[in-house]
Amino acid sequence: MSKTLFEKIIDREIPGDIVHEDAHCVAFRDINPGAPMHILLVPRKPIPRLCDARADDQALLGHLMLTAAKIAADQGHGEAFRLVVNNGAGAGQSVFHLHLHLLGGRPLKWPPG
Ligand code: DGP
Repeated sequence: MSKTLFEKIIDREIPGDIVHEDAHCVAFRDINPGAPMHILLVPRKPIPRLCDARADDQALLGHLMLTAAKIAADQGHGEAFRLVVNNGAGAGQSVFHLHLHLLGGRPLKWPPG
């Protein structure tokens, strides 16, 4: 199966502004930022959508959440940030490799568009 765009960034086949990596995930800046901090947190495991995750991905999903909060703090936005997961094309997902959008650095309105 061909690699996802995000696997190519993880594998350094295409450039990415990586801000964090560990054994389970890689985080890099979004190419089209919607906020001063807009980071994509991507598991190394290429789960296409959140709804494709399985029970044995539970620890990985928890790791992503905890890591997002740590990255937000490292970036100076630990007290005010937003995590977004677009699940499926109808929700705006365009890259089918699960990712958390980590946004911050400006006032964030609710509900999002
Ligand atoms: P989503 O729409 O939820 O699937 O988000 C995909 C995000 O990926 C979108 O905000 C733009 C970002 N993106 C697309 N192509 C690239 C790329 O080549 N590099 C980086 N850093 N981000 C990308």
